[in-house]
Amino acid sequence: MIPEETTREWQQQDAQHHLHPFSDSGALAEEGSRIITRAHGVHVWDSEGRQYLDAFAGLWCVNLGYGRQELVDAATRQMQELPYYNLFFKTSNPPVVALSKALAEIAPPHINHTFFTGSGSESNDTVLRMVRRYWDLKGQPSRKTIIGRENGYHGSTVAGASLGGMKPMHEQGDLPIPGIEHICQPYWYGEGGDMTPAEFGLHAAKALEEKILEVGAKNVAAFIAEPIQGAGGIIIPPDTYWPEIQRIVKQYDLLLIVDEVICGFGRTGEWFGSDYFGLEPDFMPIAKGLSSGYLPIGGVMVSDRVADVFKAEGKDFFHGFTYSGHPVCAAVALENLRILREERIVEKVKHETAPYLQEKWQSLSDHPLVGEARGVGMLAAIELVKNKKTRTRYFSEDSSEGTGKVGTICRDEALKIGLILRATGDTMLVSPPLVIEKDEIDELVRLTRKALDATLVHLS
Ligand code: PXG
Repeated sequence: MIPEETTREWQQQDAQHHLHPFSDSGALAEEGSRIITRAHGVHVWDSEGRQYLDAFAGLWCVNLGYGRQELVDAATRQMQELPYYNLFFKTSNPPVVALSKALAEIAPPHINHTFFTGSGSESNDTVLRMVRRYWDLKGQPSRKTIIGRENGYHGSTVAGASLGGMKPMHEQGDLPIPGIEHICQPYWYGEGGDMTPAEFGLHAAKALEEKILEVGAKNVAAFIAEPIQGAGGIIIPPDTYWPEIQRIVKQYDLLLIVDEVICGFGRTGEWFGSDYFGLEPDFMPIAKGLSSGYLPIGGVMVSDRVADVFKAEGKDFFHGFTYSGHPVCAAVALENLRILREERIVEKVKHETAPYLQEKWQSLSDHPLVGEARGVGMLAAIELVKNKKTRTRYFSEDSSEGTGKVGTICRDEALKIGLILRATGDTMLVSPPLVIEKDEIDELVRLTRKALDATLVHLS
């Protein structure tokens, strides 16, 4: 039992000395942060002893759930053997070699190389540099522009935030940097208007072709997208979207960057989101589920088409991080992949637990607040609306409350009853650990309905 004074001390010190990511640090200092002290399976506990079902797997990352001793042991062994060495100056280390091979085994067949980083953001910074270097080496240096999407998320560093299409991020710090363009997102529920999902999917994909023609095909280097937008609100493109994007990318000879930071490592019920949609990426940025979040590690998986050009360069590629392929992180990622494979967790998600989650999740559709319930694999979302027919929100974007108010109420109500949900605007998101069992899914859906009921009380 942690004494009450300790929690207060932690909160005070946190308020005095810690600036939180994506937070209003002033308001948080007043309110006091929630101190999470331990976790097991799909649950976490705060310093006041409250238990929460973590329907968000930390931050879309704890795919194996909490408390896997094998991952702890892998880290301990590696720390004793070789806690650190770099990959520069013609060196490598055994865990990174084994991890590179294991990744090539699970990736689509044309992807056989990985460049390691420490996070998803670093992976997307790496992609930007690799894409431009690739076209230089191919003798087409004018191909510099990368096209991303509004409301896409590719990280928080300068390149990551620029490639992403989050307006509030762009407004802070003069982003995007030059050479990055954005097109509309395939968000049928929010932006599809009177079109059918199929029509809207094609319409949203055609925006890529229009942008290529506007910028000039000889100036466009690549297109970047998440298979399913995560932070943007679990936006699942209509079936017509990805085939048309793939056609356009091929026709104009662009490089395709499929950001697998969330969708990778089983989240969709396939190893990668690219497998789920049948995509042929040239680059797959990865992070999060690569180590189930136990240690920070990311990477860029690279197609043979690109790797061959880099290998034939005959010159150094001046890019890399102190912690590229950190041996302890690599050892934990390798053990994480071993468990995912040996326990056939991705297969279990695909055939058993994800269909169960999706079926139960759909049952929320009848709730008066729910305009749409959707999901794929271990990703699921609900849209909170006032009018299901017109898809109108409770508060418009320009009202004093703004969209997002209802989502925030719902998230706070969920916390009160021991459930961690993520709100993006008025869209509620879940992305639980892949190891969640059926009875825990029942609990997740039961608590979500309870949080919705409590939200409705606030609004009436
Ligand atoms: N790409 C995608 C698709 C992501 O979701 C990143 C890149 C960046 O990864 P790092 O490791 O640099 O954070 C992400 C990260 C949220 C939230 O609130 C989502 C992310 C990060 C922080 C918050 O949904 N995704």
